[in-house]
Amino acid sequence: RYVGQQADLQITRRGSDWYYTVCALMGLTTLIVMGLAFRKPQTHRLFHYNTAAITSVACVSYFAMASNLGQLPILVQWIRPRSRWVHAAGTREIFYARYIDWAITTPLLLLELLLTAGVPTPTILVTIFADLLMIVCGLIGALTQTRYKWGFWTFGMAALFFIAYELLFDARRHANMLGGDPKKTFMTCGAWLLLLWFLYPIAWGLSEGANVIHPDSEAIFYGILDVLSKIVFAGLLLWGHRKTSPRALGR
Ligand code: RET
Repeated sequence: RYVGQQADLQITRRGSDWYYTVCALMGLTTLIVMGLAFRKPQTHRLFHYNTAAITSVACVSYFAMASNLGQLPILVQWIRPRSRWVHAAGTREIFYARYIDWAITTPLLLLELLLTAGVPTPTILVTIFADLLMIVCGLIGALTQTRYKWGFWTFGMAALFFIAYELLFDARRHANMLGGDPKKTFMTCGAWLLLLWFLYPIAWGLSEGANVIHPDSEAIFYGILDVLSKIVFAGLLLWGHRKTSPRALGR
């Protein structure tokens, strides 16, 4: 039965192997970044430490998901195995571990980007608050078994649009005032971040939301997004700041 496929709580070997792969990549990145940090004076390690915090949390979260932990069976009402919707009588595995990871790491990603732009502290705080609201909405929506889940998704989207507004208007204005390398780094990393962050609600809609794609495809979709928005983002950010002194950012 098709229903059985997505109702099956067992994760395939391939899904698990891929989660372990991302776990290893996150761990390796943490070690490399800490190695790079120790070659700098203590005052110049802000972005290194921030990055290592992000990738180490992701490493543990991917370890949990690869071991088939950090997930719960949630009842689904409809599935779409081929081209039409079928009433479902089963459960889908929902990886709540992602949201614990994101609740810690997405504020840190925004923090390093906003520190790069040199925005005032209240702007940092309000943006991070919107981010936490977004992640918690995603979690609650994912755990919701009825179509009310889309209500939470909508609130999460509103929060994401607020974050996008803050980056595109507020933070960009401050980065322009700083000029030089911080401005260039903000523009590159900010564009990269916004592009990727808008793909997450799409992945959510196909997986936790409408149950259109199999949990294996979900693993690949979110996994690639996480590698791009944590590891590649970190590379761009640390490279951009290779000549930045803390004083240039007012720290
Ligand atoms: C959810 C669902 C609710 C609506 C929106 C979402 C956005 C999530 C985002 C997650 C970003 C995660 C990152 C992880 C680290 O690598 C919660 C999926 C808007 C933007 C960057």
